[in-house]
Amino acid sequence: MSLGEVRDLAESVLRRFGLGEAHVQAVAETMVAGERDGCASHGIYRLLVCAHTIKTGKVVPDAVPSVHEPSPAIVRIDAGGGFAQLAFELGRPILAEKARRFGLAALAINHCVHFAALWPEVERLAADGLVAFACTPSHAWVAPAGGRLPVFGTNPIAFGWPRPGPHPFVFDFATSAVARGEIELHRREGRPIPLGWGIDPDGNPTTDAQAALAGAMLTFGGHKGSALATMVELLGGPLIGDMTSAESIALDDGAKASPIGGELIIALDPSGFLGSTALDHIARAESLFDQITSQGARLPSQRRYDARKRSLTEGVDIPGPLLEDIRSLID
Ligand code: NDP
Ligand code: PYC
Repeated sequence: MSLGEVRDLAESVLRRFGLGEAHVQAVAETMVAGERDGCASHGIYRLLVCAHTIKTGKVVPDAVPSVHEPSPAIVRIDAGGGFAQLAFELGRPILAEKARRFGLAALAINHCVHFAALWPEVERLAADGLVAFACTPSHAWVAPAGGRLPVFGTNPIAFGWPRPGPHPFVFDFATSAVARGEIELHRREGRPIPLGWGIDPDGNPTTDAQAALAGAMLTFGGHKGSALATMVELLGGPLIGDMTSAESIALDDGAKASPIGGELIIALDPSGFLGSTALDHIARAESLFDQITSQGARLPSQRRYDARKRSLTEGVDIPGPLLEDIRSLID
């Protein structure tokens, strides 16, 4: 499919399910970006998740996000129970302006339904010359290292760093071994998952995607991922007055809708630290990147940027069964 066709399909489904037009645009944008960049777990597969979430009544389809400024360097967007994408669009320019004014600033998105990847957000801020960090809790699906009962969400952490040239340095990953969406895709396609992604309901290591979804997912890097997942719970939960992943899944009450809660985004302006020498120091970072790539290692997001280049000219492959399931939503 061409990216235009992917976008038309996404918009049609979202409209059919009664999402307000501003949300249709903001949500379709991130799904198309996911397909374009080869991030299938957060591409148009999410239309199935999104449609289900709307049907459960757990998201406010026409929510109007509102802006609050609790202190000079902090902007809070109350998403009003709507999807997070529109709230971010509203908050981003305010965050960027504050970061430029104060050297650093934070955006708290509250009361949102969140199913999106975070790299579009940090990439956009980094493209504007800011250093960016974002994180959000989700639903309690992930056991802490040494335990077997879900406590954490899949809790992604994303970071963006501005670079000369078209593409910032960006990484964005779950603090679980993998995003839940990736395990869902394995389940849909009947593929086994690698050991280390999850445990079954009895606490045994499993390669069965369905068993891991029913049991608990595992953090990446053992106790280190567990501590980072805890940090995300704290920053995206109590710090900004929003829900932990355990609270989100309790509120979900078995509906299996997308997570409800908050997101914290921090932006830092290099000029705030360095004044007129900022560009010189940002340029020094390039030698660090060179030391990584010159030995054959790749930078995070390089695969994504390569996929983007291809998709823009060649379009994208969508698995037939997924396309059928999505089209059946509007037939
Ligand atoms: P991965 O485990 O695939 O890790 C992704 C990151 O690692 C990307 O930045 C990727 O770059 C980079 N990377 C992967 N392999 C390499 C390598 N060999 N060398 C260097 N860098 C590498 O992703 P996850 O499954 O953990 O997460 C996928 C997405 O799910 C994220 O975008 C995240 O935001 C989203 N998510 C959202 C949640 C939510 O609540 N909203 C919850 C959990 C996850 P590249 O893309 O170029 O491969
Ligand atoms: O894939 O883990 C995930 C996820 C949770 C919320 C959005 N994506």
